Amino acid sequence: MRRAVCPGSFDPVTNGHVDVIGRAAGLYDELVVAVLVNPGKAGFFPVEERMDLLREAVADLPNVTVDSFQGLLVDYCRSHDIPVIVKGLRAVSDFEYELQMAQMNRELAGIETLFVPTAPQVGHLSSSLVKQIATFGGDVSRLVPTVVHDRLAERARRDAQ
Ligand code: COD
Repeated sequence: MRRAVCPGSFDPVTNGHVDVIGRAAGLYDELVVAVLVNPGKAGFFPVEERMDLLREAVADLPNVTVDSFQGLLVDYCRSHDIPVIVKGLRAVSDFEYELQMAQMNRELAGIETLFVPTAPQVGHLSSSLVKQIATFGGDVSRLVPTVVHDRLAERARRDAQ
């Protein structure tokens, strides 16, 4: 059984994440999408909500499950018997930090990292830009799964009251 993990903040999940997750799901028997719980940082959406949005966004991928983790990613990998981390790469700016983390995770626990190059149509997407655009009333419908678009619109309405 080949298993891998796609870790991230996913605050919220974008079409860029969905693209990487879908392609990784095609390479492994089981793929876990793991959301980082950062106790010092609340985030835009709470972790449980991010996980619900992810579950809906990847509902058509039967070998994908959604989980959360706290602490070191390599500890999560070891305790769940996962030997590979899959990351998306958007640009050279991603590469330097991702390379450093990949090398460190290999040194710490022998866990390999597989990089999936972003698809050109989603290479400019990031959760932070999506939040910024949505907060100021911009249209993010082509950038995120429908369920995320609806939740962002709901949130903007609530915040405006
Ligand atoms: N196209 C392709 N890939 C994309 C796109 C896009 N448009 N947008 C995002 N991605 C990729 C990112 O490159 C990343 O691989 C993944 O999707 C998740 O992205 P984010 O932004 O949601 O998540 P990050 O980058 O904030 O997640 C960082 C981690 C949580 C993975 C990292 O901080 C971590 O492993 N933390 C645990 C603590 C730890 O182990 N630290 C030691 C590391 S050596």
